[in-house]
Amino acid sequence: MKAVYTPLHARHEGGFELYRGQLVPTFETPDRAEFIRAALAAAGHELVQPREIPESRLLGVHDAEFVEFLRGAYARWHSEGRQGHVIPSGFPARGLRRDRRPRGISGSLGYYAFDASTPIVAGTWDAVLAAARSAMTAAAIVSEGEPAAYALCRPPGHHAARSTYGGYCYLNNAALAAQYLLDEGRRRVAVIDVDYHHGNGTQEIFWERDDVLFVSLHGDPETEYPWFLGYADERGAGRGEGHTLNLPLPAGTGWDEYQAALDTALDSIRRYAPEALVVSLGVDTFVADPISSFKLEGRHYPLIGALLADLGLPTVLVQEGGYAVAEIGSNVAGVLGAFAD
Ligand code: OKP
Ligand code: ZN
Repeated sequence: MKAVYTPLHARHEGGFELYRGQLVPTFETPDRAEFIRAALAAAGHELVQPREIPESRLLGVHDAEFVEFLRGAYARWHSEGRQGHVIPSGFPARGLRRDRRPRGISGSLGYYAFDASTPIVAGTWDAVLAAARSAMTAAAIVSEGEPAAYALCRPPGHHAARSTYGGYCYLNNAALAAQYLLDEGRRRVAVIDVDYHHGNGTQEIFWERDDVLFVSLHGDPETEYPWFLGYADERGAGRGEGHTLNLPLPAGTGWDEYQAALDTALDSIRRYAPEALVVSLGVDTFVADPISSFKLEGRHYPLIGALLADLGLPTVLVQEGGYAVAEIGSNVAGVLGAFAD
């Protein structure tokens, strides 16, 4: 299938992150995308560049002031006398005011970010915009009639909401793809998120909508990031009531339990009868992933791909996580290969 790729992703290189009390090299690295690119090229997928989709398309999903904040954050950090990477250090928890957007850069960062693991460097915006355009380009390719297309997005997107960023994510690539499909005439779109982590941003964006079904399988937030969303009792609100389905699974989950949950997810998608599918494709469910705790093996990714392809829907696959770099390419190619057959 067509795989949207651009080397612009490499402009985002976070360097170090705070992980369990230590500064360690970031898990979300440029070589992730290069390993995927190589594996997809070797498997015969056609690599295409993202289109110059107008930035106004971002506003179907994101708040305009948030977008301008992300674009300008690095320059402001330095013009306000700070050095190094842009990292927030304080957040409006219970008892603090969430309605204030402080004028200074540190307060603005705390207002828009929800964690400290998502650094902004000089090239971050270029990579973020290119990833968003890659996802929307894959959606355009499917809108124009291809049965499936893949976007090699880096940085990932599913933790980013309308006006918040975190979890290595800045703009929500999968939500932008879903909105693009709707804007081009599909009436109902399902998003299935198979990344190890709950797609809190995607859930929040579509929470009160009935034109998008959001279904997610993920590590139980009782112990797994992002901790504060992704519980089974979250079902949507207003018109969106019943259009969110969370299937949290315990750390240590292997294929049998995973497949049972995937069946439940696919049944709910069939009942919704969407006109297109977006897959938030994280492969951090892999047994050797350094920050996750499921036990899927390489041979399981073609099975996931086959089950997704069996839905028979026009499908946009959007890259999310996956940090076992040596196997990331073959795991992603395993899912995509099932669509070609
Ligand atoms: C992004 B994606 C845990 C720190 C978690 C953020 C993880 C973001 C995952 N101690 N850091 O969903 O793969
Ligand atoms: Zn993840």
